[in-house]
Amino acid sequence: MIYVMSDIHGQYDAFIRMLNFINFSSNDMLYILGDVIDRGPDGVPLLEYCMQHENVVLLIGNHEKMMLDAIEKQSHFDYALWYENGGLSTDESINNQNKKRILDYVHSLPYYKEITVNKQKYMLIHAGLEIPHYAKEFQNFTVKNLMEWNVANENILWLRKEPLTWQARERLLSEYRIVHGHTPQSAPCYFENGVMNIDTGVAKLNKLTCYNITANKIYSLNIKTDEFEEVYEPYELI
Ligand SMILES: [Mn+2]
Repeated sequence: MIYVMSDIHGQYDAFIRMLNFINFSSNDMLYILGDVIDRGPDGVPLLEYCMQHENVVLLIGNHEKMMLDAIEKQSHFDYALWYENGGLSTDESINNQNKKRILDYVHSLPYYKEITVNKQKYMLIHAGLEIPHYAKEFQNFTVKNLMEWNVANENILWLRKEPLTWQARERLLSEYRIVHGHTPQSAPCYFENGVMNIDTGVAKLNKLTCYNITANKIYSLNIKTDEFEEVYEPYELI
């Protein structure tokens, strides 16, 4: 089975509870779409878990990028930005023993992953995608160009208002379904024009969600009641 989770934000116990619920094993694959750190207490244990499991692929999110910028640039601005976004709990768990290993690992993280499940292609990203305004003939803009442009300007980590501009949607969605996180939502997860947001706001809305792509099933854990509130097959909104 191939699973996707996103925005776990330091909730290691909830993460393990989810893995147990889905019977996650070494035969399965898990893609995490960034932001395992900050806000909650156990960001570093989550990074360690990802490092230690070959079948867990972590994408970089804007929180991991804020961590890198703060620690490596040592500027007041970067630390302020990180701490305002819940970075303190992560920073307190980083020490001289684990620092280099963690930073090297975060530097190695991909910005996106293309996968194929049941013959359907999926593009996995943290936040959003845009197409350059000057690319009038966007039909000729390759998917690789589109992805690299969005990595270079960090849209892929930060874009929030509209996770995909309509041009990017049009360019990508003839081939791909897109799964992203970053923007917490209380609504159920579904594909809307081929795009699914799986961030259900574990830090603020108390809900951690996992999408089983292979079986097309969603699992949502309420971390306050410790109960699985929702298990359903997401539908397609057009
Ligand atoms: Mn994010």
